[in-house]
Amino acid sequence: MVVCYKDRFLVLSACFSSLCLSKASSFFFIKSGLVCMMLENRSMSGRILLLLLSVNVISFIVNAVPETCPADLGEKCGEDGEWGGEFFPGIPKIKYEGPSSKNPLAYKWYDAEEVILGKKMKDWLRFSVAFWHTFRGTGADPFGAPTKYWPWEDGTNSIAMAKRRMRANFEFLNKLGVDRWCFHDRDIAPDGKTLQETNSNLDEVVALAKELQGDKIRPLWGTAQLFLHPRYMHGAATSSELGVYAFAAAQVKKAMEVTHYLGGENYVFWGGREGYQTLLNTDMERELDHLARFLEAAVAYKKKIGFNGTLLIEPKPQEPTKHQYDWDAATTLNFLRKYGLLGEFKLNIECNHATLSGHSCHHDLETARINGLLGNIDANTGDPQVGWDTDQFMTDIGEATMVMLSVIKNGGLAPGGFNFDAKLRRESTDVEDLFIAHISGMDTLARGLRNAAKLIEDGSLAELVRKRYSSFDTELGGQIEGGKADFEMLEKKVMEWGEPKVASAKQELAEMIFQSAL
Ligand code: XUL
Ligand code: CO
Repeated sequence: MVVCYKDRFLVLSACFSSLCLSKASSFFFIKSGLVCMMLENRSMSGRILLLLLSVNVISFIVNAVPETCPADLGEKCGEDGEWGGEFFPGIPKIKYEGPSSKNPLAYKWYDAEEVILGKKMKDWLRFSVAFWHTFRGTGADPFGAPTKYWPWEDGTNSIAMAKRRMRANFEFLNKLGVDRWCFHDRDIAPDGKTLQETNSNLDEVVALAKELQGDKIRPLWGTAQLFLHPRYMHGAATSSELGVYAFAAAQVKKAMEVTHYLGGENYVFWGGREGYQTLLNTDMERELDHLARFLEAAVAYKKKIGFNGTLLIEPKPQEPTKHQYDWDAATTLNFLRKYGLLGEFKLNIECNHATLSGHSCHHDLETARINGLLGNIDANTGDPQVGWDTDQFMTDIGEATMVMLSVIKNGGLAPGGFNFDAKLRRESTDVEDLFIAHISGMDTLARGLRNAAKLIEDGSLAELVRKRYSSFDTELGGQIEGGKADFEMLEKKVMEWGEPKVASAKQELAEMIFQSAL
């Protein structure tokens, strides 16, 4: 290669390789080097012939290799400066290869079309990619600068950049084989100077998203980002400032409209700043009343525009505020009941939020489920050694199995699903890590589904629970459960029976049965 460095085609191939960093182009570079070495040993006419052949090979490869122009060469990528080629060259469409596969870019447990307990895996799981983590996550933390520099990013928050990112999102979804995505209004389009300008930015990007969605892809849910902008520092619907309440209402109005326009199946309210830092300066009763009025207005507007999606509230105990009003599933249920909003809302349970509130994810899912409120899951997990919302992709098979037990008992989540509200670790900086993380998260839940189905089909865990309460499967039990047993009647029975026999809870046996399915 060194000897024929001056050959024009090799120089060309070297330039091409340095411009386009895809695996395919490196392959081309090596290949041209080999042809170049062959050229060393030929006669003049042979050299010319081979040179012509090589030029043909080059133009074939240049045409065949997907365009991978880096951001700083954006203007060379297409007439309007739009990215024309693949964002993830070298990453194939992810396929199911089964548990023995060692391929990091393949599903080992998630087989979309496979039927488990009468439903396809893709219909039990209804996966969704969270735009904010996957396409806006930078790896920055309170102590450190961003670590992720995706090749398509140009460092701006322009509309052109927002559109390019949107194209990357849809290539990502298509390659993963995931049909749903979730977004905040401000992740996908930049703020303008006025609400009018902001709304028109959003419309421009949403129009492109609509086109890219095609027939198959839809938002699992949309939401309004009511926590980043400084105007929301005291809250949005619970702000002490009327102007901020009004601004938040206008923002939610627009976010609901675009979610509806894109065919979104749900709309989420996460009250990141609906809480307080100290009760000394807070009228909690008034703030909660305001929140209820805000949600009532959202219900009315949803009906007005004919949006049939489910409205979801996402509980979280704290972070960023010291105390958030939607602390956990039970607290949110109480709020909905108090303000007569039951029936209008369901819950979006995020596993890492559940653990932050001192529960397990399974606990909050069951609390939501038994109250008819389980609408969606933000699929992630925390770290037992870290006290904050680390938003990691779920990897614990036991946790995933418990999650799926709740989902199966719920009859699935539709029109909700599993949104990967999860991000790469700060130290994971390769583009392919985005795929690996989602594949791993999807396989973990798929494995959880398979295990939960095994437990349900086996039936011994359900039998253990049934037996445990069997003393109530009696005439008196029926009277108690039917609200027909008063204290005098029960006292009479105790006098007759004496001390009751108390059976073992069989916890270890329950754990043994559970473990045997993993
Ligand atoms: C924050 C969180 C949000 C919501 C949507 O902890 O989970 O991303 O899911 O606003
Ligand atoms: Co979330």
